[in-house]
Amino acid sequence: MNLITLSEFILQRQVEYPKAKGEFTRLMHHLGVAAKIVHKKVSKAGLVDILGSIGNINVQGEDQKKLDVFAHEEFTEMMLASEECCGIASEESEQIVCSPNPHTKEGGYVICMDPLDGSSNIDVNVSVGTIFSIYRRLSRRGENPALEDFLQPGDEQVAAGYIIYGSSTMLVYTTGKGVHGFTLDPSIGEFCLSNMDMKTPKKGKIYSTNQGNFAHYPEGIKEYIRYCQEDDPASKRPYTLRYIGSLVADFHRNMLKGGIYIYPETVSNPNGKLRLLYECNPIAFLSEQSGGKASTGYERVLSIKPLELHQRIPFIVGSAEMVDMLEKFIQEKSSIK
Ligand code: AHM
Ligand code: MG
Repeated sequence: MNLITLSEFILQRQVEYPKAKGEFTRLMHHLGVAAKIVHKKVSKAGLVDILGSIGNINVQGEDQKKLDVFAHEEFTEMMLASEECCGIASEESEQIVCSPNPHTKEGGYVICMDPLDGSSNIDVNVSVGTIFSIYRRLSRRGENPALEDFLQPGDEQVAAGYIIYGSSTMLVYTTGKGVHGFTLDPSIGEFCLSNMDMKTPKKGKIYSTNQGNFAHYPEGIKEYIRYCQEDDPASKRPYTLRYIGSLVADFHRNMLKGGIYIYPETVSNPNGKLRLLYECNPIAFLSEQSGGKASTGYERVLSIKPLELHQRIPFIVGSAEMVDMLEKFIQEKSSIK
């Protein structure tokens, strides 16, 4: 049986980077181990007393769930222990997380992550995910990382990916040479290569958005949603609405089947809801690598120069032709105003 594990695959790929010293390989190995530990906890969530709120409110004012906290602690500890990552920006921490260990300060990478995205789905046994984004540090090795290490445009990402804890657990990542997916085989405890060089269709039939917010959407988005719902068999409309409320799961499905995910600015979230550093940038990198696109409606997500750790942006991602069309709807409407 020709079974390629995540660690084996990354090692094989290391030769494509002549200057590689194995640091990134080690980093990804640690990430894979943390993912397995969180997978175990997520899959047991209904059995033990880890469901529900821990009573804290995170930096965005949202109720933190116990599993969010567990995932945050597990990933940060494991990544810092790799001694290749000198600091982490996490949805669950207002400040950058670093370590007093002098070896960790030597690490050449920083990571932005959402340790458990879609956490409102945990209590009801619906897919959640971990999203990560890796950059080379700009600050000097041997010191704590600086804010500028994390505020790099998405185009500077060395790697990005997610772990989806679904009917099976998968780790999907890119280093800018295609998108590869690994499914966890629990019987051997290994992520095994299952989806090599994933490509998204140029066009799809699925749109994903919280349509309950429709009344609060910008006019261009409303028009596009009406377009999705129109009866036009020649262009395979009406499209299908699918919305899990877990970005990783909605994106994963749309990447495989073709579709568009839309979380625009609304009255209650005037800058959008999703966070640029650890939700939008990594998903945008994966999308482009699979042949899709990611935009705010006005600009390419990966070109944005971030201003703060927990910055939010309006986010549109998916099949290239669908994103292009929605951008046209948005820009035409805004030019009428
Ligand atoms: P979270 O990081 O607090 O879980 O929030 C992010 C999630 C995304 O996964 C999901 O697509 C979106 O928020 C759902 O928001 P809403 O419930 O407003 O539709
Ligand atoms: Mg999130």
